[in-house]
Amino acid sequence: MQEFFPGISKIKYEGTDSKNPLSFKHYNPNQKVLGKKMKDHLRYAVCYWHSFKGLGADPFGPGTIIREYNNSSCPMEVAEMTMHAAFEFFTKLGVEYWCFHDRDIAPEADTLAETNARLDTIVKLAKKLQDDNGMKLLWGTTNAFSHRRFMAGASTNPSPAVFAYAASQVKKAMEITKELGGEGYVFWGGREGYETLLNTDMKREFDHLGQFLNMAIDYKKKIKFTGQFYIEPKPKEPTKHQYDFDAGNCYSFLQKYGLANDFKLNIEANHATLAGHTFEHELEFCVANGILGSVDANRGDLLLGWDTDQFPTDIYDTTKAMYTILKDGGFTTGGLNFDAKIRRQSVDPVDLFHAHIGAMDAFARGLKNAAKMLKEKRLAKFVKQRYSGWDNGLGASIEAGKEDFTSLEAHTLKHGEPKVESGRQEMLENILNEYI
Ligand code: XUL
Ligand code: CO
Repeated sequence: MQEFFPGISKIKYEGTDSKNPLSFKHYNPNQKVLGKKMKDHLRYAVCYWHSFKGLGADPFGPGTIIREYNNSSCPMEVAEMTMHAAFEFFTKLGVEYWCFHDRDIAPEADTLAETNARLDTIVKLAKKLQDDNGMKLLWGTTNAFSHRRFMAGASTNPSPAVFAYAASQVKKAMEITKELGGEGYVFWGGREGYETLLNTDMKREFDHLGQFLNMAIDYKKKIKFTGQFYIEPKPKEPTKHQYDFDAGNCYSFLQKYGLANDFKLNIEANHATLAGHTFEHELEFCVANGILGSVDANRGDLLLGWDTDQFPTDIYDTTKAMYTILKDGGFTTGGLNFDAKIRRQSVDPVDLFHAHIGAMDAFARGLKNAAKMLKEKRLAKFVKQRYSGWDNGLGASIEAGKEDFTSLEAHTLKHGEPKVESGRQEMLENILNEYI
């Protein structure tokens, strides 16, 4: 088989003294942290769309990145070469998981039936390559946002025929995800939103989205697919108003439409910041509500207002994220999927390695920092103390439902002005810095 990343051998852990850019300085897959191997905490996944199908195109110009596996005029030959290139990359990098959209792995043909036949061919190859290389599928998903039929949405499209097309596509994507042993399935509402209310029946669109996801649950049961369903919030882009705005919005949507027991969330760092939140805010909200599922690990740019999907390198971000994830007990079905793309000037195959190595080391450092923070409990102790008034006396009585406005008024009249206490933010920030 042709090598698509020639001259690059398996990336090894060499420790912090190494000056070899093609080595891990912190990610040591079998090293134990809090009694569990790093690789099992982090569950890294490479995403197919950015890493193998994204070639550096932006609104001002086509792709800049030329890859050997695209060197054919036959679309299925390209699909097969790309799959081989992807598995060569996964194994050289040393990740155990990957993620894909249906249309990433096989291009659409003229009819749905032909498109599905193409998927079957490519899934057979993917299954063989997974088995040969000990690779697993973190999650699969559907691209129901690129084709022009979906320009006004998929399940929220004004046309029932488009709703039906989207359902057929998700049906097939769930089947192939199951076939490949996928541990999850993601619903990102690509164009589920709107540009102007002048042409939009918002209530109907929300109802249709809820109905669509309930149909997906029914089909999941029918085919006995046991992977976890996730919704991935994003506030804007491509539509001006996306219906799955942020974690809070998704959670109330799931509850209203009776979906809360069947879905968790896939939190993407750059989507959190687009929503005006921090990455760790979105994760913490999920933990507080028992709905943290998986993570699309990337970062945005403070100075740009769109989804730049850069590889994560900020140790504060990775530390705070891993702190929240570990507090929640860690991933079960989910993992860290690098939904990130190299910059369009990073045209060499080796750049894809540098990007992933840096991101994997950044999260490995985050994991080690967070584990130490958890073990030493300095931050947790402060928080516990700050809320200790609720552990007995008046606080415990309120939490137990034994008080009402009249009794609380009597308490206040008797005890007078409450004592104010410092939030100690600066001290806590200094403590956090000790771990970075
Ligand atoms: C888009 C995005 C998607 C989803 C999968 O911003 O993040 O790639 O992760 O459809
Ligand atoms: Co994503």
